[in-house]
Amino acid sequence: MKRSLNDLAAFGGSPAFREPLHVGQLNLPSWERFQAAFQDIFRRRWFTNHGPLVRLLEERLAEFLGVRHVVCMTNGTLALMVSLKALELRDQVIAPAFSFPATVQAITWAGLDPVLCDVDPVRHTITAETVRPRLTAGVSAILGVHLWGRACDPKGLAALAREHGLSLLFDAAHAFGCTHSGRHISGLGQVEAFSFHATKVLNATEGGCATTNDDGVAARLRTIRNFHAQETFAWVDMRLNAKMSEAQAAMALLSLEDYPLNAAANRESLLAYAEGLADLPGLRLILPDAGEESNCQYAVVDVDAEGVGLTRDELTRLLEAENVLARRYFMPGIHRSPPYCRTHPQFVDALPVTDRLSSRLLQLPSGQTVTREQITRTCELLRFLVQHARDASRRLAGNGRGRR
Ligand code: T4K
Repeated sequence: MKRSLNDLAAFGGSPAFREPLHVGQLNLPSWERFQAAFQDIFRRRWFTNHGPLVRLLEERLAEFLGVRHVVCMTNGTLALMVSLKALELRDQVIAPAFSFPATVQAITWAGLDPVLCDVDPVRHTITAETVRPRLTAGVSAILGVHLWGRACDPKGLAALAREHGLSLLFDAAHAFGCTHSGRHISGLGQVEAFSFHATKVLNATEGGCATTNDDGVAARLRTIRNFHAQETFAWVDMRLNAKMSEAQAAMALLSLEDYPLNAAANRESLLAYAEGLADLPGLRLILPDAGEESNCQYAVVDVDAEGVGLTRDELTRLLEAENVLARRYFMPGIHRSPPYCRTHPQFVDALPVTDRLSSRLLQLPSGQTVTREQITRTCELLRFLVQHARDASRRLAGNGRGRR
């Protein structure tokens, strides 16, 4: 418990937590189940190349998500790249600058040119309104991101894409298990790409998948992900290795079994943050859409520097010293990150909402490694920081390590 500014670790006190608290889910199955799954792989000596566990995972995911085809891949970034290739796009793809770099990197690796777009200030995603001014004859597709598990304007974007004859796909890295209009997010565009990274609610250590209801797209996805074998054959101009291994699939299958428990635990954590931060001025927790299911894997707060008395970056610095490793997703916006700030200078000063969000949002620790008690203590710490914000800010500035 902190009583004075001198108790803060940034000013010489002891950290509130002995071990670092991480963002990211880091959900693990029990050791016994993991061991049994791996013994099975060892016994079979079939390690990759569309093995039985990958096939089973694809079936189970298709059933869970209510979609016709699931094509598992090595990670979410490759799932996106392969999806962009499978849609046979040309020239330019519109995508948000407010996302993880992988969203736009995938476009470049697919040999396409990203057109960076601003986002809606409330939903943090692109919408038909933010996309419309970016439409030109060179654009062949819109890539939306279902950020924080909230659907990215599916109706508005679908109508716009139809009106202009464009392809529509979504980066659903954050959205596994989340719903839109009561249905699992999937099949809202021609393709949706998911991530099963260790920091996601569905953990394959690394992994991902593309989902589609279109048989032709599915055949191209399967063909592209495997450099030469003919599991399915479709005419495509370029292939690569984006296969998921049996080890990844084993982990993902266990994680899928645990999904209801992990999502429920995340929901409890989010509610604990909501309760702990409820009356703190300037800090607003981003909540799932009312009436929809969510994996609740992200505890993101919007930091209003005026209300708090500390900037988001000052707050991050003070929390880090206490071993609360909150992350500034997504800072900087992709338009201000290399190579895009250099290769696409036209977007650098053109995305005010992205810039604003990049300077305000903070992701707090959650997932299996963070207990309710630790969340309560993190909220108490935040309360203390807000109560002593002006003095803490002055002292940080005095230390010459305030703003980053
Ligand atoms: N699209 C979007 C919108 C995305 O957010 C992402 C990935 C993608 C596409 C691409 O999907 P993948 O290709 O990754 O499947 C993390 C994740 O690595 C990344 O998957 C995720 N989004 C992003 C939002 O977060 P980093 O580099 O910022 O953080 P990282 O991986 O260093 O880990 C976060 C925290 O977790 C750290 O405090 C350390 C801790 N940690 C991490 C790992 C991997 C552990 O304690 N143990 C671990 O094994 O990207």
